[in-house]
Amino acid sequence: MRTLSGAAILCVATRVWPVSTPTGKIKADATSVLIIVDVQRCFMAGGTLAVPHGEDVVPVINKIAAAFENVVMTQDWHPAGHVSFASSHPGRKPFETIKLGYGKQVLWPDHCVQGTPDAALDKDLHIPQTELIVRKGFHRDVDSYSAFEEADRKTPTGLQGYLKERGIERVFVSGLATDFCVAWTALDARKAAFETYVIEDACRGIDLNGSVAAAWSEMEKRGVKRIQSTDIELGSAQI
Ligand code: VGL
Ligand code: ZN
Repeated sequence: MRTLSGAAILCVATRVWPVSTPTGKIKADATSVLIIVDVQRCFMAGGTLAVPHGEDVVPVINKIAAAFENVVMTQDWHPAGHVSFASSHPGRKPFETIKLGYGKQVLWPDHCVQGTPDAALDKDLHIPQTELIVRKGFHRDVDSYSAFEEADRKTPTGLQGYLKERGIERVFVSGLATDFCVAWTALDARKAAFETYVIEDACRGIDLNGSVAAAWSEMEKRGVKRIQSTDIELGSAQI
């Protein structure tokens, strides 16, 4: 009985803000990681799959990154002729959906092709403490929106193992695009039992037929916390 009630109290205690400060803000600690999803030239103005206002996330992410000792980035990294490209399916156009062996796939313009300037990380990101860059979508026949698991829902990227081995418990997600790679990454982080936050103003969406609203409702249903960059304590590292 005592053990049971003790466990219940512990459980309640870990369900409030991870480490909140006297100002009520969230403080990133050594068990927190900031994941910066696909902040690449291809998703910005002039890129091959420009997300509306995609470039606006860069100053927000640069600012909050100062509060994190652990930062991981992802990079969409497709071979030429990738299965997610409309150009790989004669007669199909970008933004149509097709059925593949692993399920539904949105077809995209050719984007983030390995080694091209379009696939480079945005040059205005200044986050020197970044400890890992996870490339994804490099298998020609499988897409990967999530930083954790490819679209076949079988092939891991290795990120979960990395974060668990490093003792990470909380994941803060930022970047592009809210309704695809950010949402899938956040949902998989929950599935892997990380406390998961998405920093809304550090993300921008593509929005195909209401996909941004649908992504938020799914994330909230699964226990992902929706926060703003101003909810994070920047402390003395503030710029
Ligand atoms: C993404 C579509 C295709 C993303 C990547 O980063 O959200 N979206 N590839
Ligand atoms: Zn892609």
